[in-house]
Amino acid sequence: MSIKGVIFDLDGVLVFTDKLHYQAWKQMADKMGIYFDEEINNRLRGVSRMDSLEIILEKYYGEPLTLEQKENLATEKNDTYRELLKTMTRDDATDEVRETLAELKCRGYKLSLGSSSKNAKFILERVELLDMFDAISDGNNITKSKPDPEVFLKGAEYLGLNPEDCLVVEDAEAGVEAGLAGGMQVAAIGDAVNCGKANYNLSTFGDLLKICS
Ligand code: B16
Ligand code: MG
Repeated sequence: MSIKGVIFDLDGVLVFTDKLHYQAWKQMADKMGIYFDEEINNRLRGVSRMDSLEIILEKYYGEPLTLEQKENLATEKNDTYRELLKTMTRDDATDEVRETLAELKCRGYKLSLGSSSKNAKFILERVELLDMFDAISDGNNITKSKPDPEVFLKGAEYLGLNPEDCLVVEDAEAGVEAGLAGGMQVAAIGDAVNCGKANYNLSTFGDLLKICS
């Protein structure tokens, strides 16, 4: 099967912001007296902001919260998270990621982002990677979270490519499922390798150059 475009998940693939998500959610949870630890944080990988909040609220035993109160909690977390993101620099993306993206472009592949995050552009700007992408599909242009394929289908559409001509790169099982559901080829990296569902497994980001030769 031919590959003409590559669609990248952000968090866990290009950069690692899970520690910052953890710190921001932890601050909110502590204030609300909700138990929250790194194990629960792992369940938030690739999950949208409001769905993440619902997972955290599984340990909330107070009066039921209104939608407005929940939105306020999500906003409070995001404000803390955005402050933490400001500490990110070019060094938060590895040379391997930078050089692999550049080489893929040289080889003629179109590149898109496919991230659930509404902060994706801001993060790519911080690490100086935004210019590498021909298209950005992120949490701002979707209504359904992974494992729904919407974010990747939009990425393919923005690149002007058919889904079957795109390769998705993902670190979360829900993301691998989303890519496959969209009719794309999928390369798993990190934890997603363990699910055994992807077409390709990457032991390192640079392995992409073996698939996209
Ligand atoms: P935000 P990805 C995801 O990014 C993160 O993995 C997940 O932990 C986060 O809740 C989600 O983005 C939404 O992020 O609050 O910034 O909109 O892995 O899809 O690139
Ligand atoms: Mg991810």
